[in-house]
Amino acid sequence: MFTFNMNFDSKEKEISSEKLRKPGDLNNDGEIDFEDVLILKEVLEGKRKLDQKELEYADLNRDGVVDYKDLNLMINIVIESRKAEDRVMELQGVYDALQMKQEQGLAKSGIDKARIDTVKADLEQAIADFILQSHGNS
Ligand SMILES: [Ca+2]
Ligand SMILES: [Ca+2]
Repeated sequence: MFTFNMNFDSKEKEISSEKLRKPGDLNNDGEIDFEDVLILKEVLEGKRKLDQKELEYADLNRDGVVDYKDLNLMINIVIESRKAEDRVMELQGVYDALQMKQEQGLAKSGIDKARIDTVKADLEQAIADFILQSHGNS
């Protein structure tokens, strides 16, 4: 009975840490990226086998089969999160440049001030999108 409880406890822990793993994160490094796409591609080409649990992570559209639909979904997730990341970087650069201009007193009041507000709002939106993409609830 004691042994059973011990096992049960450790199994509970395993399950809760598994919950943190994102669907599509096949190599379990916390990110869904091209490495995971390559793994899934190899699986579909029959070059690699996944165990039952890993297959569940690979079944992105949850239709019970791991196939090219899941690969396409994964590629989309990777591309979208890349795009979101690039947009954050780009806007951050523009925002920093505008702020520096303002700090140095080079900003034209009116035009550049309004631009800063717009870029700041865009940047915040882009960061929100990026967080949503990379920690995908959808
Ligand atoms: Ca991964
Ligand atoms: Ca599927």
